[in-house]
Amino acid sequence: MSIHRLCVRTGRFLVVSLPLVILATSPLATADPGKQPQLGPEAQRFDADRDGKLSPEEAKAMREERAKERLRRIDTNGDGKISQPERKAAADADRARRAKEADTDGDGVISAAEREEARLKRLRELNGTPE
Ligand SMILES: [Ca+2]
Ligand SMILES: [Ca+2]
Repeated sequence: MSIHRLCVRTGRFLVVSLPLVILATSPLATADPGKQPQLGPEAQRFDADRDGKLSPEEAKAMREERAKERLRRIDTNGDGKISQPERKAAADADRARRAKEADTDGDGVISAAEREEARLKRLRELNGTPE
């Protein structure tokens, strides 16, 4: 295996596993251990049986819909494929949007507190819990 492939695989592993590790150890996971967190508005759309939880099938439907939405958003020429320029434009737009959202006081600088709040907000979004 080449170094490049190893780095790509390690990066994918970290992208997938790190939020789970952070969630497991965050105040979000330990705040009220006896109570299930409520589903966020987006996750509620996929709670087909309205039991307040996402079954594996419901979670799969949500992931698939998110992937389709992402493809539609990124595939700006609508050819069903994501080219390198489309990928770069989407990454740049995501970065700019996250920076703008994180800068809550609008001073053009993201403070340590704003960075931490943005990180927690992102974890809540990944977890499907409300704000
Ligand atoms: Ca459900
Ligand atoms: Ca395309």
